[in-house]
Amino acid sequence: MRQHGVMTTISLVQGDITEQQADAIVNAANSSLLGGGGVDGAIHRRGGPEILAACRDLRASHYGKGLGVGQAVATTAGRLPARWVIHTVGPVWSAEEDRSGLLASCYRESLRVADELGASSVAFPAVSTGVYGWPLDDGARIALETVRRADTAVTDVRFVLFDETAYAVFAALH
Ligand code: AR6
Repeated sequence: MRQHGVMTTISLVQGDITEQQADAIVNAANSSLLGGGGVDGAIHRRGGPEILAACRDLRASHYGKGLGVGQAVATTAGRLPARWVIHTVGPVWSAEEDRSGLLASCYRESLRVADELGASSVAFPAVSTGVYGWPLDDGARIALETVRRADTAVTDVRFVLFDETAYAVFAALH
């Protein structure tokens, strides 16, 4: 067991998360774990069928009903440069209900899984800010605050923002 409380460096990158050289990259998945669009689609497309096979095994073993919102679980990264993909399920944005605790949980749980794996570098996308409709500035604030407060042995956390706008929003809060 490594000592937590180490310094975590948080950096921002503009680009495609599937190209990241990190121990683990995080997937903004859905509960089925069986793929979708956005980051999820890109990860499965570029990582190859090994990732989907591992996801199917997880569904058959521990996650018969799917992975819950705010939870995280790891698989192989297949052909991607990373060693592992950590799949997490963000909440769908709601104007009526405050689901920010669930979004924060995605980041915390992903780092907990990374610690279990012994990963020291982790790349995150802006979970829930695409198909799931979360406003980018609020999603960025939750992401940065949660990682800053996390008790983790991960030393390198990177937020990989797909476009210039997302990068600028994170940069303004960093
Ligand atoms: N690298 C980095 N960021 C990306 C990439 C990429 N290759 N592609 C998109 N983004 P989304 P969600 C950004 O929709 O909102 C899927 O169908 C994107 O611009 O991928 O959590 C799943 O199966 C946005 O800022 O994830 C679920 O059903 C952010 O990544 C659902 O979408 C997240 O967008 C999850 O929706």
